[in-house]
Amino acid sequence: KMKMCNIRTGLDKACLKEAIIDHLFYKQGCEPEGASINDVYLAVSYALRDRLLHHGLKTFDAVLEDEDIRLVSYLSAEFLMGPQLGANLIDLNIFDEMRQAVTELGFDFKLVLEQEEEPGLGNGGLGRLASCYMDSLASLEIPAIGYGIRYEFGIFDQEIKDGWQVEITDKWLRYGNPWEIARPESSVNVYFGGYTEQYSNEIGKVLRRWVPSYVVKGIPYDTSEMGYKVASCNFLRLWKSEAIESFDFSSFNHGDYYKAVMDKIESENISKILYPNDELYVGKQLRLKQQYFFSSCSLQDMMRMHLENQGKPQDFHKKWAIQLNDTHPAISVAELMRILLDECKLDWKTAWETTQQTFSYTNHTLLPEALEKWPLDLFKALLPRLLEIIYEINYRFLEEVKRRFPEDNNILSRLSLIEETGSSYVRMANLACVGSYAINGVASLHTELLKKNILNDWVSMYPDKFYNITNGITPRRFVVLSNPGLSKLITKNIGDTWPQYLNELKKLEPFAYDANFKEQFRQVKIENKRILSSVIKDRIGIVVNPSSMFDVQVKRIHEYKRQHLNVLHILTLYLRIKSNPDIEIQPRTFIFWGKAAPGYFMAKLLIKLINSVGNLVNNDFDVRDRIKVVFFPDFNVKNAQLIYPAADLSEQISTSGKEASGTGNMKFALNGALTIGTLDGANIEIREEVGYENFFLFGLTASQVIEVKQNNYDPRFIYENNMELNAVIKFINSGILSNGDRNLFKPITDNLLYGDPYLLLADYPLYISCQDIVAETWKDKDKWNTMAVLNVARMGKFSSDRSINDYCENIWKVKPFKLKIE
Ligand code: 26V
Repeated sequence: KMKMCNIRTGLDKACLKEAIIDHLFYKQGCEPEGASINDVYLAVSYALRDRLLHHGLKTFDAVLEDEDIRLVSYLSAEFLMGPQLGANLIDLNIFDEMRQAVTELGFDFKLVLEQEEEPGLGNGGLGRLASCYMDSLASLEIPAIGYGIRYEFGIFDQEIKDGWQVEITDKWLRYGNPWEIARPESSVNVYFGGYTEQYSNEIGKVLRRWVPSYVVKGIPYDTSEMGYKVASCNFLRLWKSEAIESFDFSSFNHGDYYKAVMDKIESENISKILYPNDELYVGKQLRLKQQYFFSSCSLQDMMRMHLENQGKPQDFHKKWAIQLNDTHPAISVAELMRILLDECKLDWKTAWETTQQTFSYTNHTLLPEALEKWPLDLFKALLPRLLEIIYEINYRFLEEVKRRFPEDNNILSRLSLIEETGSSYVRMANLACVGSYAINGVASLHTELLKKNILNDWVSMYPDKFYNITNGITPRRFVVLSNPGLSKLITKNIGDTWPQYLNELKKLEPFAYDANFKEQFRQVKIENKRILSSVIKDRIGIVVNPSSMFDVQVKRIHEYKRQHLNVLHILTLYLRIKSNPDIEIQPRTFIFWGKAAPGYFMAKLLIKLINSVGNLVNNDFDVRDRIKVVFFPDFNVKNAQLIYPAADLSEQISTSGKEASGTGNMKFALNGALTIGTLDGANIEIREEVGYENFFLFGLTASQVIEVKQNNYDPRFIYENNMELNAVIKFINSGILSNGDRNLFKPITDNLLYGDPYLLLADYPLYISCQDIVAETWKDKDKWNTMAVLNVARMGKFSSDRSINDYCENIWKVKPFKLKIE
């Protein structure tokens, strides 16, 4: 029977089929019979994008019409979005309809999903958090725009050759990106270089202005961000840099064609590549250009919308709440001042009041090496007017500090926006702090430590600016989409509203003691482990046993995250087996997954170590497959979605006081893995929620870490006195792992024996005995499953919806804007 069907907005199967065929023909230029899998992927995505646009355009029409709405603007140098197709289908609640539509058209839906090249526009935690927050903002119907950079090359793809990491360029745009829409008519210009000068305006007032030496164009690309089962849809606006059209004219006129082309290339370089080091600041000029580029583009864009809606410049903060995702966009504080002063002609006081009511700043790390400070010369050459403004902010601010602390010269130099110990720098965290009305850490320990240490002076100055907002993750992507088995089981028992109200998972608690439920829970887990096992087999050829304990550590490779502590445990077990092959060992599969910054020597050596251990253990006859070590290449969101649902044990073993929050820890626990972890970051809060008895705790506390370090910590003493540890360290340098090369891993063992900055050896005995308890618990599968179910049931707090609600209520002071679409 014929049914009328809106080919752009219809959500039932028949409409979706028509829409796909239509896009195949008119966008991909093919009939279904001749379509490649990529053609189908694109057609399906375009069909879906039509539906998102329908929501998105209506949302912003309604929002912009309403004068009283304050929009959230999330400024982030990174958005680690992950594949879009599946997530959007979940949000629109048409996953099954689309699967049927695609299948009935004769295509393999799984292959279509897998065809998507994921946008890897982030390094790790910080970038993924931004995307979880975009999802929650939309789902909670908070009008918001995410602003960032449309990197042509995202985080590198990782391959492993001979055990070493090899970086491959991420050409994610190669086959087209169906989700984005370019909006060249909304382009803006961004200026660089040159000098500043004094001038008199028409009434004789003396002012300053910027005479830049070059200009770059920013072109926005929008991607819809649909809310879950709601009508409203936000978007992410990412900027691509290009040369302005008339740019090459002067060079052309002088006949310098070569320079003209080079200038064009230079402009385009700004958004070319994502810097792949997280947690390590490197003072590269191009990185500062990126930061200013996207900050300026975004602020100009917001100001344009504000003025177009008859807003006054001094009311900018009433229209926009801008969140600074770490200090990467902190230059925005000075840029908004420049716009308000130089372009809108406001006086300083008004401009500064507006600015200070606009921004809030989230800190994401306690590691001193991640703190951004730009060499003054570099800054001045690139952004002379902004430096001038920063000087003025600083002058006025330090006057205020002097009034508050007249006796204290040290606090003055510590709070200054300019560091002047030796060479001079602009301190971005200080700029962010002075320009923001709110400052927050990302887990309660992190916030405490911030207030106690690196931002302590700021607490003296502005005690009321500080907040804690513990991170969260979106249950839509990390359970509904990636763990359909668990999702169905939950829904069957407690209804289907838990993805929106994650605290409803509490209703699962009684099922933790229900044999029937636990059996189904176990089956879901084993099925997820089978799926992962077959992927491991396909991609790296290692056969693993799905009924072994999957002991997983996935995150960036970093010394403070202590992947090598995990390795020490594996080798401890290995040596136990070697000295007694018949020893009782609970079968375990150790899975590692993570990228190392390309310039981070120790991290790359750690990858080599893990692979060497894997080679040895996996092929040792005595081991008899009881332990397996897998290093899975290329950790990204797509792969991550496979792994969290399949984990039994989640390794969260950073040195206490180093991991700001962690968010992987939440993804694991929410999918029913138990955690072995230190009292660090959000682990502390996870343990509070799931119950102490359902969490494997070990290790020094953050304050013990400080204490040990102050008391002449001597790792060699532990090494000399712990026999198992002693044997393991000697074994690493025995040459057995390294074709006889006794020096290959010496940088790692030397680092541990002579210094051990992350206190691996201090925590080693505690870690090993905790792991022994883990193994003991694993023997009792029934108990283990009870603990796992309780973990799931009690993870409600860690929905990013809760985090976003906290931001809305305490920081942004914004409310949902409920949109109705027929
Ligand atoms: C710093 C830099 C320095 C310049 C080069 C590029 C770059 C990229 C990122 C960073 C800082 C990264 C900080 C970060 O990712 N922190 C993580 O944030 C997560 C979300 O709040 C949190 O869960 C992790 O614990 C924290 O390490």
